[in-house]
Amino acid sequence: MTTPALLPLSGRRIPPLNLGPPSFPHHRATLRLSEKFILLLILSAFITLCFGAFFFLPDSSKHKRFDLGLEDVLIPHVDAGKGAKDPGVFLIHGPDEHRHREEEERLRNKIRADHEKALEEAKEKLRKSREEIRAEIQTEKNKVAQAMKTKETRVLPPVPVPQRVGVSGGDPEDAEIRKKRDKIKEMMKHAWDNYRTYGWGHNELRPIARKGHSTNIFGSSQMGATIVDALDTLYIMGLHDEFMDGQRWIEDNLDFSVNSEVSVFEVNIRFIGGLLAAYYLSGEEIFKTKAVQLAEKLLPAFNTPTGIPWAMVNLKSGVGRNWGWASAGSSILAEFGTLHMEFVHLSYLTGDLTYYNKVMHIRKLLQKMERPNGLYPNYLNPRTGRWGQYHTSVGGLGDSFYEYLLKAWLMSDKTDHEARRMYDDAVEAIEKHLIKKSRGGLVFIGEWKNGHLERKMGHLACFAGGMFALGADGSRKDKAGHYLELGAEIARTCHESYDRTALKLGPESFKFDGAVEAVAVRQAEKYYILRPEVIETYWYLWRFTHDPRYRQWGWEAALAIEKSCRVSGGFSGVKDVYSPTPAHDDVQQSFFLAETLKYLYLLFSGDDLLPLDHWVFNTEAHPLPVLRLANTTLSGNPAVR
Ligand code: DMJ
Repeated sequence: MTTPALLPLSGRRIPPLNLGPPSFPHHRATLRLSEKFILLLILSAFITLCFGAFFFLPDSSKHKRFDLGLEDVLIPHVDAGKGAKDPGVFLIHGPDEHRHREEEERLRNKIRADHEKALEEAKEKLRKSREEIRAEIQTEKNKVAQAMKTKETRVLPPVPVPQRVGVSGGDPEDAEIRKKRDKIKEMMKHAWDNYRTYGWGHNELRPIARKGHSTNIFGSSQMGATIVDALDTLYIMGLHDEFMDGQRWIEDNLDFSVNSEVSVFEVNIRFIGGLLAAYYLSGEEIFKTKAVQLAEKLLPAFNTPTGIPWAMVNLKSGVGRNWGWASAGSSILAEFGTLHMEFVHLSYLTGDLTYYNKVMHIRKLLQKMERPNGLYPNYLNPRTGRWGQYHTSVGGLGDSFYEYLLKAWLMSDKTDHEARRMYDDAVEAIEKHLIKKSRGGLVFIGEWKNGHLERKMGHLACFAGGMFALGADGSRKDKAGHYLELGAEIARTCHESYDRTALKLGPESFKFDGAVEAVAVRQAEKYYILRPEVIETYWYLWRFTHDPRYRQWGWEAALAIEKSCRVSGGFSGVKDVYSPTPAHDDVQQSFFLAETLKYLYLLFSGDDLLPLDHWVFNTEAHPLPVLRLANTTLSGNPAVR
C-alpha cells in the first residue's frame, strides 16, 4: 500500500507524478489525473518529434559505421589481407557493403514500425477514460508492490515435510508421574507468564527486578530470545494459547535488519534452531521464513580467509570479528562446529546448498588438520587456519562440536558415515586422554591444558553422559554396552556434584583433587544458572535404560530449582550452591525454558513424545526431524536428485 509517508514530510514538496490510491483526498487525485494527461501528451509529442527528426537526417550509410552491431563496435576488426595492423580502426570493405545496406534497411523499417506502435499506444491511452487510466496505474503499482514483497519474502520451494511423529501426547499412565509432569508444566507457565508480563519482547527476564534483560550474545537489540527459545516447549506441553501469542509476536516484531552484533553460534542454536523446530512441530510457514531470513544475515560471518566463521557478526553490515578473549584471535570449536544440523536443514528447506556447503567446508578443513593426541583444540584462527592454544575440553568451548558430529549422523538417517567416523575417532581420543576415575570411583572428563590434564569438570560437560548413551548404538566394535555404561557413569558423577551441595543444585565447575571430589573450590565456580546439561543426561539415560533412578534424580533437581530458584517474578539462577540461603543472580535464562524444563517434561512423559528415531535435538534442545533422503534430496526437491 502506498502511504502518504512516501511524500517528504518537510522541505521542498515533490509534485506527485502518479495517481494516489483511492484513499487519498479526492482533489489531490483529480489534480494528478490532469497532470498525467499532460505528461502523456508531452511524451507522445516528444516521441513523434524525435522519430520524425530521424528521417530528416542526412543518409548516414555513407558513414559506414551507422549500423554496426554492438559486437562490431566493441570488437575491433583487423584486416589481415591488407596487412592493416591497427586494431583500433574500423573498416568495412566492398563485399560486405551490400550486406550492410540490407541490414540498414531492416533497422530503418524496425524503427518505423516501433514509432508507429508507440504513436498508436499513445493515442489509445488518450482515448481511455480517467477511471480506466487510474485503474491501469493502480494495477501497475500493485505489481511493483507485490514484486518488492516477493523479494523481501523469498519464495521457498515446496519440500516434502518430514512426518510430524509424536509432536504431542506422551501422557504417562502412572498417576504419580502424571502429577510430576503437570508440576513441570506449571513451572513452565510460571516462567513464561512472568516473562510475558515483565520482559515481553526483551531477550530475557530479570525476575526480581521484573524487567527485561539481555547479554552481549544477543547484541544490542531486543529480539525476543525467550519467545523463540520457548516455542517448541510450549507446543509439546500443549500450551497453545501461549504458543500463538509467541507466534504473533514473531510475525509482527521479529526483525533481523538491525544494527546489532550477535553471536553466530548462539543465534544459530537458539533462534534458527528454535524457529526450525517450531516450524516442524506446528507446520506454520512463518517460522521457516524467519529462520531463512535470519540465516542469510549470518552468512557474511563466513567471509574469512579460511571459511571458518567469525564468532560475531553485525546483522546489518555483515562485518564479523572474534571475541577479544579468545586465544590469538581464534574462532571457537564449539561455536563454528555447532552449525551443522541447522544449516543442513536450511539447505533442505530452501533448496539452496549454500548452507550445506559452508558447514561441509568447515568439516573438510578440520579433517585435514593435524590433531595433537587425536584431540581437537578449542581455538582455531580463521585467518591462518592454524590452531590457537592447545586447550581441549568436552565442556565449554568444545562440547557441542562433538555432539553435532554424532547428531549429523543421526539426522542423516545414519547415512553420514564421515560424521560418525569423526565422532568415533574423537570419542576414542577423549576416552584415552581426558576421561579418568577419581579415588572415590567417580568417572569424570578432565580438560587438556598446557600439556597436562586438569582434573576439573564443568557443568556443561555433563551433557556428555547423554551423548555417550545416544551414540552407543552404532559404535565401533559393537561397544554399545560400554558407551551406555560410560554415559551412566557420567550421569552418576554429575548427580554427585548436585548432591554434595547445600541447595542440591550443581556448581558451574567441580574438581577431583585429592580429597576433593565433584565439588567446586573457587568461589567463582559455585553458581548455578538454571543450566540443563545434567537433566539432559538423565533424560537420555532414562530413554535408553528406563532405570527409575533417572526420574528420581530429575525430580530431585526439579524440586531444588523450585525451592531455591523460584521467585514470584519467575526463576532465577543462584550465586552459590553451597550456601543454604540462595542469593539470586536475577536472570531467567532463555535456555531454562528451551532446555531445562523441556528435558524435565520429557523425563516424565512417555517415549512416544518426540521419539528419538524420528527427532534429533539440537544443542539448545530444539527437535529437528531425521531427514530420510531415500526418496528425495538434501535440497528437498526430488527434481534436484
Ligand atoms: C545452551 O545454550 C546450550 O546447551 C549450549 O550448547 C551450551 N549451554 C547452554 C546452556 O547451558
